[in-house]
Amino acid sequence: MAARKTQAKTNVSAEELKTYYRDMLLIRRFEEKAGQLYGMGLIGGFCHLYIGQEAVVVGLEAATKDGDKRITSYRDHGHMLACGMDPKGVMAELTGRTGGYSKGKGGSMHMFSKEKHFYGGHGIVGAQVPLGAGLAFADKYLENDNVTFTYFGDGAANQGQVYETFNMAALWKLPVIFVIENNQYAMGTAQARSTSTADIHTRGEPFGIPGEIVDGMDVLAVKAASEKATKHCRDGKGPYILEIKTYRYRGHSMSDPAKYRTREEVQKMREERDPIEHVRELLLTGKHATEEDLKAIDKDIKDIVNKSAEFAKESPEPGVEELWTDIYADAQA
Ligand SMILES: Cc1ncc(C[n+]2csc(CCOP(=O)(O)OP(=O)(O)O)c2C)c(N)n1
Ligand SMILES: [Mg+2]
Repeated sequence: MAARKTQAKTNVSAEELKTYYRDMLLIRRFEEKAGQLYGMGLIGGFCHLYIGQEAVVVGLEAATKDGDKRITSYRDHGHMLACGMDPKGVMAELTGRTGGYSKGKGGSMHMFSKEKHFYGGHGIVGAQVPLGAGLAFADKYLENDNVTFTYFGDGAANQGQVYETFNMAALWKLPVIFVIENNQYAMGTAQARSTSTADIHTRGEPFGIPGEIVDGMDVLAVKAASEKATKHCRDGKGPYILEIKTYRYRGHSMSDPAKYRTREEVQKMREERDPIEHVRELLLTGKHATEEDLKAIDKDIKDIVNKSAEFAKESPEPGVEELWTDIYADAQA
């Protein structure tokens, strides 16, 4: 990815820019805290951090309206925070406590919110792709103009079920945006070693699904792409593919020794392409905010994250009797 040149002029308001800064910072600080709690043994099992990829969800969410849906993989904390789920409920789920979104029984990869239309959290690579098309089918059937964001990775894009889904989604003109979060690695495998073509966004062509590449380290570029894709879906034109080029700074999961890439590669990305630093520069060079304003936002975010960690530590663990509850859905609900 080429180094970015920051422009002082943007076509969004100062307030919008500040919101994106805040929303991305919340994800970054939340994930850093989750990493700390994991290190302290307070979070167990799998934990996949989203650090570096914040502009993807924040930019896409900027073009959503109430009723739109989202579904993603196991790297899901950022998606939950970006759609407005409560950081306390997410952190408490990570620590396996009753105050969590799944009452402490789901953990990092299994959280849901009916209120925010967040449908998980899926540990099986690619499993969420047909499910996302199913959500979009429901909206089409109900004749509303909601859109479903179905997120998956560059590795998941090589799964057979993705192409079965592309076929059905195109055939039925489903209002689904397939968001390929191309962070260039699938666990320890670089894209060039796993994927026959460099351009994953063209994979919809045989099905007549348009696709484009988006700079995922630039929240404004992602927002513009989201506006275009949501309009396409709301106009009844069927699915759309966004291949968003991004980068994860941390390992695949907390247990990744990261031997497949150099420290220099990660450092270069952090220094030249960091999505939060980008908006910070836009705010300062455009004189939309002062250093003091940004410090106040940083402090506010730190407080929210610290409170979520306190809540997560104080919330009780589920009792043994909870092993027998929430197994089947209540038919009356
Ligand atoms: C069906 C299936 N195969 C393999 C795995 C193990 N696995 C977990 S994540 C992963 C890599 C996925 O990479 P990508 O889709 O690029 O997503 P990222 O982790 O980069 O966000 C693999 C192979 C799994 N969970 N499910
Ligand atoms: Mg990947």
